[in-house]
Amino acid sequence: MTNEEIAAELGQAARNLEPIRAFSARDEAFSIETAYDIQWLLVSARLGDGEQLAGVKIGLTSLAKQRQLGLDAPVYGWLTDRMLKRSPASIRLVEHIHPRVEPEIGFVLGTALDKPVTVDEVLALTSEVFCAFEVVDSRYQDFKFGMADVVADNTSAAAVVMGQQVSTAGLDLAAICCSLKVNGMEVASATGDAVLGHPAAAVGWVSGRLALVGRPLPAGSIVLSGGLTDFVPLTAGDVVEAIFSDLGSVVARAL
Ligand code: 0L1
Ligand code: MG
Repeated sequence: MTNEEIAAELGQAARNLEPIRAFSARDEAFSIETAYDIQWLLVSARLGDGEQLAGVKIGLTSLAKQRQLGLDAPVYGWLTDRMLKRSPASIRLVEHIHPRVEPEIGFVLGTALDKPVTVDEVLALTSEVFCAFEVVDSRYQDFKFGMADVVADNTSAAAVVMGQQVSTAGLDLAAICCSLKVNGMEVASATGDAVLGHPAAAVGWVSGRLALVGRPLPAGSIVLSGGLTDFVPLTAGDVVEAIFSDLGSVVARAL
């Protein structure tokens, strides 16, 4: 299959809400580099339909998730304006295949991210941060895929529920605590250092990747730094809340 055919099949799976078999499971394997080319084709098609780039997400930032997929590095995908929602948000299950949410810390860039930067530089160029749910919804059956498959599928990005944006002044993002509740019961908790030791380290990682492919992020873009806990699958009627120290909370209701 050509890159264009793979991107078209993934785009159709997302539009029709019909999950497909992973390409690696049907002898159509491709390299990670090719997967990022396919990902860009998929995102370009969305931009061609009138969506605007809003930023990037970084995924598989915990060692546990990387091991599950046999990986040793994070991945990134693109976010568009149509994916963004404000908390409290409703997630309509009929608009997704098998959505899951994970709590994350998001960054708003005060200046462009156009070169590889260190953690300190990330913090200096960040205007605000926010707590968020990333909604992931793999276009592959049963979330079964290899690393290149998931990269081509824009790393399962589906939506983002954004909490209040707050200043970074005085915040220690690595120490921020997150309590994840489903219908009022805590199901997981974590601190910011679950994301590569510091959420800004994930932003530093993606700055190097974006510089390599020549796709800088303009000021005002958002960067989701990666999940703090495991995913929670959404079932109709669920109210999922993530309460963060210093960042407030974010709420998603599954309809
Ligand atoms: O960490 C993430 O944002 C998930 C990336 C894709 C893996 C998945 O869909 O489970
Ligand atoms: Mg994520």
